[in-house]
Amino acid sequence: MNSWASVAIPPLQKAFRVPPLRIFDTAAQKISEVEVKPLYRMYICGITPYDATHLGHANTYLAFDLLHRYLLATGAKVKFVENITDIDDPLLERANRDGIDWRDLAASQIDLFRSDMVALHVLPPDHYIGAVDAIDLVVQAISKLELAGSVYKIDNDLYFKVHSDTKFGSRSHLSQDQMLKIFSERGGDPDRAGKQDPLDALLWLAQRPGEPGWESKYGIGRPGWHIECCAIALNYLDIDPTFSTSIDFQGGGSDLIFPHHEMSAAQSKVMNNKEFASHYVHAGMIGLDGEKMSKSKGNLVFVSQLLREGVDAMVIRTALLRHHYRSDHMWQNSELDEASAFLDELRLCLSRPDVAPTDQIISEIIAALSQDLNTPIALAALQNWITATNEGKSGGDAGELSRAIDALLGIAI
Ligand code: 5CA
Ligand code: ZN
Repeated sequence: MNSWASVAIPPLQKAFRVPPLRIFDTAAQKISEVEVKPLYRMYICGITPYDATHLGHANTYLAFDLLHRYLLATGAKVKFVENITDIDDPLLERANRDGIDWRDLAASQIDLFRSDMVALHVLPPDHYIGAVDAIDLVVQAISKLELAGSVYKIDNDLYFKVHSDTKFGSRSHLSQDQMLKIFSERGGDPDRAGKQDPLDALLWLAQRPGEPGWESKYGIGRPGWHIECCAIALNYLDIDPTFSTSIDFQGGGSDLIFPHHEMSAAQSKVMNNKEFASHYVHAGMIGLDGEKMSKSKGNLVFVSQLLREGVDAMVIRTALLRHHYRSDHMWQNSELDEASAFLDELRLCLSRPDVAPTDQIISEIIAALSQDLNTPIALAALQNWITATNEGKSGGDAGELSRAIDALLGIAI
């Protein structure tokens, strides 16, 4: 699958100290320091392509774009892989409901998503991989799990024995009751007859009447959701056997902590005999009218719709960055006006011939981001700089500050 057009990152002329990133890790349940490395491997779960891109999606991809940008600012390289769940039950259900071919629905939504990501200045992944293009990888991954004795069959469907990972549950920290409840809410089938453990995860679904299927040594069928991400990440991130974990970052919204990320991590652990990710990072949920913004509820605000209405993509980006990436929040349309007013003031100040000193403020932005990507503090520092400029303070370099805002926050002035 084609990724989207790359987004230029302007270089800073002065060397600013960029400290090691400290970031909240869901598995560790605390903020941990990221080891300084020349290369990071980052896997971010992509969309299921129907009803894209709503502001919840946008918020999650902006969070990981900040992480990406910060890692680059440390001087490291970042290998970034993202998937597209372009075959799964919800996509088929929506296509059936709307009477369109699931492939056409997916293709149209992937196109929209790509153009929204370009507009929002999200750096593209090095590999953007659809599940349909990864069927062989999934089959290879299932074979590895089978060799490890972690697979069983019910009818012609294959399941992963979750407890073959002795650390199952250690990334999501939920009770058995919580796991069971969330599992059935998020596509799991705890009550299916024949399961060895109710939480065992579907690896391969034999073709159902009227549904698509792909030939494989396991018969005609399609991949389960969790093995898709595990297989794509392990293949495209070129795992280094000398490292103690397979990848550095596994990311997505907090609704993916369980079962999706726990299952992918457990499968990867069994396949490679080491922890999947060094850091499990999760963004908060955006809601509207009192409920999580979700395709199934239909309470969505779309990026493409806002853009069509003439909203500047940088205003959308700024509005979302005004909240910390981990906080859940209820979206209000008035946030666009506030972000727009802030951005107007910032642009006006940056266009002045003389501006308040900028080195200190750039250091403050970097410091704020180094502490769990704290964008509210970074933007508050910018607000202080606007005030100082309006008060007539001088001696700064507006170009340097514009470049720093662009490189670190992804806000093009
Ligand atoms: N294809 C899978 C991941 S492999 C999936 O969850 N797709 S999705 O389209 O439902 O969501 C894409 C990303 O957006 C996920 O990281 C998900 O956690 C995030 N997301 C979905 N809804 C929201 C929301 N309301 N607020 C914030 N993030 C959200
Ligand atoms: Zn995923």
